[in-house]
Amino acid sequence: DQFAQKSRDAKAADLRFMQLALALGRRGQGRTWPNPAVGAVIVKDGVIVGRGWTQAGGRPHAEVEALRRAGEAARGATLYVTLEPCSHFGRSPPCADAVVAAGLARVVSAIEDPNPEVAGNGHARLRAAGIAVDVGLCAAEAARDHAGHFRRIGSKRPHVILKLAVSADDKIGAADHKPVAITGEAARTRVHLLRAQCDAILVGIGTVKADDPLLTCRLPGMAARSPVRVVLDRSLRISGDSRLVHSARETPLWVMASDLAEAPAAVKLGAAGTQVIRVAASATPPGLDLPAVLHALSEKGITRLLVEGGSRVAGSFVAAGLVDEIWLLRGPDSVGADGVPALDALPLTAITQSQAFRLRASETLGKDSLDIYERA
Ligand code: AOF
Ligand code: ZN
Repeated sequence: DQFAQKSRDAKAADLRFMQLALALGRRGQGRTWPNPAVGAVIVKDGVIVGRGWTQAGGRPHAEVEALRRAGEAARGATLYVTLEPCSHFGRSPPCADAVVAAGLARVVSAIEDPNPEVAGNGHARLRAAGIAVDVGLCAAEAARDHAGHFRRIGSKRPHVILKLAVSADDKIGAADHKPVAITGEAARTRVHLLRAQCDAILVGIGTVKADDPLLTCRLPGMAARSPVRVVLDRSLRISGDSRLVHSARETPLWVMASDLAEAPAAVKLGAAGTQVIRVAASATPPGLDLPAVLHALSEKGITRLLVEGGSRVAGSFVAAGLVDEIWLLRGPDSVGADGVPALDALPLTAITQSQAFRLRASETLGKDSLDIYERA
């Protein structure tokens, strides 16, 4: 009947506007840290009157942006937002208060903010002011988009994404660092986009010595979206002549070293614009204590961390159970039995056949494939 049809239409509209808010929120991914990348849409009589997303550095918040654009049209309107509006006095007054002041009639919120300063208080404040509040639309999708924020609040570490580009026979490189093409152009573009959507990118000193990488996002017009570059370098072996150190003034470079690494090396790196961060070393395997590394990064505000290699770093993150998401790119050619294995001592089945991960999505990128796994 007519009533049921109306309610179905309203539900479909809610879904559409929330999906738009989610898409807008994702625009900020990789540059709102330490804050989550939130999206907001304000709708009045079926028409969008304001859109907003969290700005670089985490301020202004998404709702404030959308309210500013809507102006007077916000009165009596509905706000769709991908995370509970904040209720605390942080770097500016609470969004919940701004929503109340603007006279909105209804708020559709995807999920509660786990930040203990908010944690339900935002929704409660809106309800107390007489606003109709619906929580939970697209909650799973929002939790995935805000995985970095949730992980940082809940586990005091970033959401960790491991990227692996393997040959048909599961190698990430040829013997003796002989140059070898594993994946093609479409895969490269996809990885650079992923870099832009992460707060920081991490490699081991072995990769720096072997490849002298730059680790920036080199998509046209997106240089400013490069993540913070992080190197695990227990005894400060990174060269002052590396491309990473040379570019440290344009794109931040953080070198994670053990408490015991020599001070003069750290001072020299510091003078070149690099930040040296000291953490505890681990004896087995010899290196840095990975939980300590992740804790230090989250203390500095990193919510989404991309781990890009090499095989020892990848293997130790998987072995330690510290990987939340895996991007497995696979090229069509084989490298040979003497190639570099993807996860060092671990077989790749530690991911692909593991109960700990489930395949979330698969794509074809030219001649390559991309499988995205997430924590089961
Ligand atoms: C929102 N909308 O767009 C974002 C929110 O340091 P502050 O004052 O910017 O507050 C940061 C906290 O606010 C952050 O930890 C998270 O709980 C929330 N982020 N909230 O209402 C937004 N980015
Ligand atoms: Zn806010």
